[in-house]
Amino acid sequence: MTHRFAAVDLGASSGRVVAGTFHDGKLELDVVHRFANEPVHAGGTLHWDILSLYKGVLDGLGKAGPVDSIGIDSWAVDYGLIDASGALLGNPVHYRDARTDGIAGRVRDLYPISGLQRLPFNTVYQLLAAAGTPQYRAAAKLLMIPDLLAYWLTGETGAEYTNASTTGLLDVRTGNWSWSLIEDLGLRADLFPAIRRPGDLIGHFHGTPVVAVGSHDTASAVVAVPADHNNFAYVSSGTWSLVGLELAHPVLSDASREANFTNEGGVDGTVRYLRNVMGLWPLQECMREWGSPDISDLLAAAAREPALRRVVDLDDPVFLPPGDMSSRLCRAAGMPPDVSPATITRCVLDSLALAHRRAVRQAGELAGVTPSALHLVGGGARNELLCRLTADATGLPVLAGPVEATALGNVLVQARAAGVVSGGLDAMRALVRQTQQITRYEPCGDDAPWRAAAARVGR
Ligand code: LFR
Repeated sequence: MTHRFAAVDLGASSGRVVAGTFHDGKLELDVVHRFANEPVHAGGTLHWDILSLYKGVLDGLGKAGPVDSIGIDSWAVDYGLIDASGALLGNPVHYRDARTDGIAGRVRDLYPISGLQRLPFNTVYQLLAAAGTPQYRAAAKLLMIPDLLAYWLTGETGAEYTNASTTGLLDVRTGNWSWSLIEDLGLRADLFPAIRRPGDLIGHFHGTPVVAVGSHDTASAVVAVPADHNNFAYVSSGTWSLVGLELAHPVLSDASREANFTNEGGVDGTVRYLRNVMGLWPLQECMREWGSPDISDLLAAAAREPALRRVVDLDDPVFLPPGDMSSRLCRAAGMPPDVSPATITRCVLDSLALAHRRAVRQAGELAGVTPSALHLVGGGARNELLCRLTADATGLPVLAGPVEATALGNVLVQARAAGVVSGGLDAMRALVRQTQQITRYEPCGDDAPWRAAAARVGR
């Protein structure tokens, strides 16, 4: 018996529709459609081009053909507002837009309630920036990006739990909206739809079930970490690096808050205890500036550059907004602005490995866990230099892959809801190990240069 599921996975730079086919105990993934995600500056605001994304979704579902069900995931925190007739009120605003500048600093500490790291763009701060605008006043419901797309496919509203956990408005202890916090902040309680859980049926699209998955892309990626024990750390590596641990309970200590670690909701009630590291974003932005050169050539040239010559603190929010990235990097690294793309690329990758080291160590210390391996999943798993540097920097073996972890996690949760896969995260991960290619990188064992580099960036 063959079963086929369509995973819609939207990332910050591209979207894809992936078909996952189960046949004879095997699972095959096939990217049936890939499309660009190009944000648009209009009227002084950076927007997502949501209709173009939705068109990509529809085209992809058309190409996927008949499937047992459809699941949708995307990046977190962003939302659309719909009015009482269901019409979208304006294009969703991009989390890298400047509208939230300075807002987080004016809001009291929400960590004891939400357990969420303070990122300037958390939904709660975006809403405080939007509150009082005509759009906000006219809104009937707030829908997170995957929930908005699911609404257009099915006509049903709701808020999937893993993604709702990134809003800053969920109570980390109950897994439900914190109504007291929403009221306290003066936000409109009637905007927030009922929470749904991964595996819940959302509705139908032309007769095909649309099923809730870990609709926060990072939650889906963590499902597909091919770990065979509990003692692992992970990096979900793409535009961002999400670096941390899977825990049974949140860590809400002062030290954890100060280190800006987050307790996001995972599939099956797990806690994604992690920190956002700037990821491959600075390199993606430089590549855009350089006219998209061949990435393999660039990485090969970067691998020949001297190691750890220049490093920057990639956790510095100065690297958050788009545009003008190479000059910001050169300034921070003390390099002349005319250094080669290979030199800048090496600086970013050394710095990223250094930031991985810091986050893995801190996560372990704060949660009282000593990980014995680091799983690096997502697009970054293709980047051999990054994987090798991360192994050397963390002193842990890096198990790289799967590259399409997010789509895979999305497919697996649908397959379980359909009864094609049974069991918990362990069973889903066993299937990933059996079917996906994983590459192991051993650490070189020499920590001294990394320790010295960490001291140079003051961390
Ligand atoms: C990764 C991700 C991160 C989130 C960031 C912004 O794609 O979802 O987990 O912090 O994007 O939404």
